[in-house]
Amino acid sequence: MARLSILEFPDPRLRKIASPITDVTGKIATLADDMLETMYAAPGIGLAASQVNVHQRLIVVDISNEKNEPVILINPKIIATEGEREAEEGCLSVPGFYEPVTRPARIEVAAINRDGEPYTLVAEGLLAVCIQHEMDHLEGRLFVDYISNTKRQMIRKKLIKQQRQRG
Ligand code: GNR
Ligand code: NI
Repeated sequence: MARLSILEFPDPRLRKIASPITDVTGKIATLADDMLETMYAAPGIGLAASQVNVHQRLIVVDISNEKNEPVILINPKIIATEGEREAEEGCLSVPGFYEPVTRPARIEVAAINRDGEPYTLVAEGLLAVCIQHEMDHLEGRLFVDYISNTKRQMIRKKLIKQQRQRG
């Protein structure tokens, strides 16, 4: 297991579109494990491979309080949505900022698990928010893309300053 470093906005690498995974190898399973370790350590409730500079379609989530319900989604695809809901979002790649985002309230997702088997998942509430947020990362999209340009520019400036101070 290894802890990976997380890219931060406005790093242009967060804008890359991830490629489908054609073969669920041991390497992919190891990457998923490393992403889970990185996510738990952060701590966060989800992580997309894009955030650790791997541009392949893999996300991990765990919204349980005990942090013992990891879900790995390879090549996730939303096959149905229902309703709309606004929820406050944050992002490990946009540390310290939280803004409301409106998304479908309920989703059905098709994906592949770490054994290479296809499955579907119905999600609502926080899990639905998190999966959609992670899937956005695979498209190079961030939650700040849903807020005003003014707010996004402000966040951008503050993060660049923070990153400069950290070196
Ligand atoms: O840890 C995270 N919390 C969170 C809270 C509300 C909506 C989405 C998220 S995902 C975020 C981790 C992250 O940045 N994943 O990409
Ligand atoms: Ni995020």
